[in-house]
Amino acid sequence: MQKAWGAVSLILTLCALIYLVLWINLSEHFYSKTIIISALILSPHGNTSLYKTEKPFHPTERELNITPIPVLYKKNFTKLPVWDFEDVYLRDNQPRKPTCPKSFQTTEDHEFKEAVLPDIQLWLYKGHLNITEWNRLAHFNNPFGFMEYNYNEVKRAVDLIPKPKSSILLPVPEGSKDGCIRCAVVGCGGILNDSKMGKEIDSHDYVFRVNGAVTQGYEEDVGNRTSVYVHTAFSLHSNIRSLKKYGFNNIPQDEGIKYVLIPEGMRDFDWLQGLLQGKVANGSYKGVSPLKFFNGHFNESRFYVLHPDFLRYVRNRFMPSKQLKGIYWAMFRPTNGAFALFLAMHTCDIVDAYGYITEDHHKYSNYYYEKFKKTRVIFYINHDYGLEIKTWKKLHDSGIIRLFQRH
Ligand SMILES: *[C@@H]1O[C@H](CO)[C@@H](O)[C@H](O)[C@H]1NC(C)=O
Ligand SMILES: *[C@@H]1O[C@H](CO)[C@@H](O)[C@H](O)[C@H]1NC(C)=O
Ligand SMILES: *[C@@H]1O[C@H](CO)[C@@H](O)[C@H](O)[C@H]1NC(C)=O
Ligand SMILES: *[C@@H]1O[C@H](CO)[C@@H](O)[C@H](O)[C@H]1NC(C)=O
Ligand SMILES: *[C@@H]1O[C@H](CO)[C@@H](O)[C@H](O)[C@H]1NC(C)=O
Ligand SMILES: *[C@@H]1O[C@H](CO)[C@@H](O)[C@H](O)[C@H]1NC(C)=O
Ligand SMILES: CC(=O)N[C@H]1CO[C@H](CO)[C@@H](O)[C@@H]1O
Repeated sequence: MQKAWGAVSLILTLCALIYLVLWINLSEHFYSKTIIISALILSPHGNTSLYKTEKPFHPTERELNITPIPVLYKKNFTKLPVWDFEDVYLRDNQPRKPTCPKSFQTTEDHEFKEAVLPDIQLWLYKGHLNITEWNRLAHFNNPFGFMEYNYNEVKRAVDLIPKPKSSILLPVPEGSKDGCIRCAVVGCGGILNDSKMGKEIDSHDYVFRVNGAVTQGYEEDVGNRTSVYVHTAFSLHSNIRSLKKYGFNNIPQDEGIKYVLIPEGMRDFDWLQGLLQGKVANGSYKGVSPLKFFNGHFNESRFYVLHPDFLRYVRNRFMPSKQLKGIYWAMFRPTNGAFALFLAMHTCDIVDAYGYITEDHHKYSNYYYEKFKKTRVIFYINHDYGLEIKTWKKLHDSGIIRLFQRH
């Protein structure tokens, strides 16, 4: 009996060995495999390892046999699917600690205070995507997650994004008396035409701009400084072409400027791969060299990509459009300007918003640079302008931001 068992266990061990050797050869992660092998191959007599391992044993996901979940499709849902982890977000373990007596964290507004997560993870970067994390985020449509996307394609791009030195986007200005960070966030709304707000905007510690942030020729109304430029691959690429006639020849390129990408879809991950490796290999921008749009002002140490959890947090907690309950649920997302404004609220203490949509928008052109042609605001189905109007007004009325309005 003893002998028979010995023979069986010898055969089994040999089989396992052959299997493992094949596995190692086929594996891209040789090192982690050697660890599991040393931990797995145990004889009945105790520890007999092929390899000695000094490191404590932490099984990786592949070793635990976790694989990406089957793809979920938007069209299989007739309204926004709400998962029990819908409202769970990645947190930053080193969040900004405001030194200003007034900040959105000190608001009296209870509803807002309850919604805010001061330590929400703002940035996406290398190492953030593993299969466990993917399997959570693959439940949410873009830009709030990775539904319908391919793990390897997204991961390849995310793993190129440099980890920011600090999660703090903007330091308290040197010589600040009160420890406060004052920011102007400038949208492109026609309300800024003939507003003469340029000086006031530029007097802030930092100026955020978004999309077609043309300043040359409009300085009196919108200022000329840009500290943070928020964009998507599409907004950058298309505005450079379509807004040339308004003087938008370059994206903002101030010294020390920070560039923030909203990854709204797969084309942004393709774009990212091109930006960080030279040329876009796939998708709508195949062959494009994104770096050329930055004219030498791109620096990885000043480049940030927003985390899908931050974008979903903004939608779920501050802008839950009624559209999410209907068949077109997957089309809705807040505007780039909305994301930029919430980013400013999470990275500054005092936020003044200019060029954001107001109730009386019909009095102005669509964009401030359309000085001579009054175009009606086009309401695209992917945005909920009514909701944005209400949201900015509400934030203004409760003193959380100051919204530029004209009467
Ligand atoms: C097995 O290895 C571990 C870690 O090296 C050691 O602590 C333990 O005493 C070993 N057990 C036997 C039976 O040798
Ligand atoms: C996967 O990534 C998340 C987010 O970065 C992290 O919290 C988690 O510990 C990682 N899981 C594994 C098994 O590495
Ligand atoms: C903005 O305008 C001011 C005043 O005209 C000028 O001093 C400054 O250099 C300009 N800044 C930029 C970034 O163009
Ligand atoms: C481009 O897309 C194809 C097909 O989806 C994929 O096999 C390939 O890995 C992608 N290449 C890159 C660089 O993402
Ligand atoms: C990027 O910025 C860092 C930090 O400011 C600086 O040390 C580095 O030289 C810059 N790199 C390039 C290529 O300009
Ligand atoms: C922009 O302001 C100027 C000066 O007040 C005005 O003449 C022009 O009609 C305005 N443009 C639009 C499109 O409202
Ligand atoms: C359950 C269900 O309806 N599944 C469908 C989801 O969408 C994919 C792609 O269109 C279909 O192949 C599935 O049959």
